[in-house]
Amino acid sequence: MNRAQFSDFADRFRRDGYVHVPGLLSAAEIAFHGAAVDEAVAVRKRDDSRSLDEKTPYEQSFIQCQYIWEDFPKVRALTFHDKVCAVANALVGGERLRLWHDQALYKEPGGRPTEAHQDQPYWPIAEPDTCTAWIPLQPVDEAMGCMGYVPGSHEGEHRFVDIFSAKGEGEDLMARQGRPARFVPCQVGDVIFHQGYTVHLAHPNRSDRMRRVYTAIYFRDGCTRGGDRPHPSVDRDHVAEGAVIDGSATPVAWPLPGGEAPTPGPWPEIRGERAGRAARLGIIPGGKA
Ligand SMILES: O=C(O)CCC(=O)C(=O)O
Repeated sequence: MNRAQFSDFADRFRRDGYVHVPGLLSAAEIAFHGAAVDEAVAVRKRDDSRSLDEKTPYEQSFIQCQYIWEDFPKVRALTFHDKVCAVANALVGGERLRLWHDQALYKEPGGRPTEAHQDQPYWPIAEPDTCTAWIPLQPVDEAMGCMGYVPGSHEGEHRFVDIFSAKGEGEDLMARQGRPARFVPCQVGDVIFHQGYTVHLAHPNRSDRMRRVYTAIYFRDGCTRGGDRPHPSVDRDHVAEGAVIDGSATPVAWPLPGGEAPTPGPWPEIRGERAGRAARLGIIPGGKA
């Protein structure tokens, strides 16, 4: 990848709020990393035998397993992949890049659409210098649940859309956009990067196969905690409001210090009904011996 390509990606990311990078990874790499992510999802979800219609509307959009780089070391080669992180770093425009968190998002056959939303209202990060790398682990076409992005929406209003418990809120957000989303089918090896305020959504999975996707969210080193909204990525390291986000939950992802993937910090004891449910369902680490 040369300097002109990085600068072209960054121009498109700044203009549209997302950029589709075809063939960033090889098919062999996706097969290798995909197996590691599959294993993480299988272990995290092994006690969840609910059928799709027994799940909440949010859970019908995808199986979600977060922070899998931490308890599944084999996943780290993808989380901290040099090419993915180098592009992300060029997009958010700093000297160094940090990880916010990663997750597997597996949309089951028959899975609902992912409702339109912006990510960053969910995260206590003050600056807009964030991006998500959306990495499909097989081709994803319109029928399997490809992503759609509203170009330029990252420059518009910021709204918290409750996609977790209020079915249909994403439609209100789309109605406010005044322009349609562009849907982006992907081939193996493609990566789509979107900015934290870009309005995005995904089609339902009308195929008979699982739509397997891994995502990692990165931010520019030097970003600060904005607001007191609870979030494990900052709460675990006791990052105060206004302080620079820096801790073992959010390690430097690029360039990798010493060329080695970082070691995660411990998870605190899981407390409270909501966190307990998330751990039991394998959404966060800590629910399994
Ligand atoms: O994969 C999906 O369906 C949704 C992805 C998403 O919302 C995100 O990566 O921020």
